[in-house]
Amino acid sequence: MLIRTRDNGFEHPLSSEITPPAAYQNRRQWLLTAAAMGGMASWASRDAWAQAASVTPKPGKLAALPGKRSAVDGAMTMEALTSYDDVSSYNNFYEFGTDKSDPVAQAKTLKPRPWTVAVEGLVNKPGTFDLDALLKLSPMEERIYRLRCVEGWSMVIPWVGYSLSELIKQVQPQGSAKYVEFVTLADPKQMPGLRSNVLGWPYVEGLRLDEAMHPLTLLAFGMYGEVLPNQNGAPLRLVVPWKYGFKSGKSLVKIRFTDKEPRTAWNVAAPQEYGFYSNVNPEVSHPRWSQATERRIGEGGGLFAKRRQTQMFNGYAPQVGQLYAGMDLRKLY
Ligand SMILES: Nc1nc2c(c(=O)[nH]1)N[C@H]1C(S)=C(S)[C@@H](COP(=O)(O)O)O[C@H]1N2
Ligand SMILES: [Mo]
Repeated sequence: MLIRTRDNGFEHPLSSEITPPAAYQNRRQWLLTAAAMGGMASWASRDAWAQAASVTPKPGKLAALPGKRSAVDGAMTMEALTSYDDVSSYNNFYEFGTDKSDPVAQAKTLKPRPWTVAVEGLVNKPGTFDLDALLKLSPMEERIYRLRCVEGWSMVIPWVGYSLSELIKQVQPQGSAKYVEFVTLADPKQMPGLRSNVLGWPYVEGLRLDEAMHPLTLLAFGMYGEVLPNQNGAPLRLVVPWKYGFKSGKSLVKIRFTDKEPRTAWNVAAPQEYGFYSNVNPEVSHPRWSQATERRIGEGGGLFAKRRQTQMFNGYAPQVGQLYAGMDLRKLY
């Protein structure tokens, strides 16, 4: 039985219940069709699904990382997923080059293990967390988020991780902590893109503490039921679904709690173009282009590419809108 849920209409199949990412999309489509035809789909029909989806399953490339279905409000969009191939080959990760195709080609040199994340600044319990400790810190959840790049493209991705708030609660921010700075790896031996000065390295990002504590702010370790491929930010990254993609720092090595708004890599590189908040906002244009519409990766390109209306806060306004009550989002972009 497909169970109706308040937010999403239907229950989602989980990545972990299917093996190959390539088959994931087809399974979802099949489920949605079955649901539309009278809600007959059930997990007993899993084999039927496998036959219905006439795909050649690709073997999983990376270690499995399953997650339970997230119960966080807004965490499971029912939009069609972007294919694993697109998600893992069309990337922004300037440490590996500025072309979309650079990270998949270059990020093989990134070593996602061993890995530690330092937590410092205005917290009662600072410390250095080993990746294995972080993987165990809280149960893994699957969440299906839209990710929208400031350049005007978007994807829908099944991430695996848990709310960043789980880690924040453990380190106990002090009353004076108002912001969180995220510092990502900058190792020239692993990252050829550091030879370019297109950005100041390391890549840094920041959130207000209440944004960082919001349950939708995800500390992601995987996608499509597997650990993250290097080009998507292995071994752990942020995913902040209501903000432009650049706020979601990849390959995090340090999290610092401060009382001042942190400087961020894009704001330093081009202050007139990128502000601190960078909430997805179709009404505030980037100085060089409109943010009103977006192209969903995988829906076809070229001149006749269909464009979608971009939604305020990337569609997460019901969950996060109140964080910005009373703020002028044209000035504080
Ligand atoms: N360390 C680091 N993190 C980063 C970036 C980067 O260049 N370096 N690019 C950002 C941008 S602009 C986007 S759109 C997303 C892209 O994530 P994806 O490649 O998983 O889609 O990562 C963000 N995180
Ligand atoms: Mo981006």
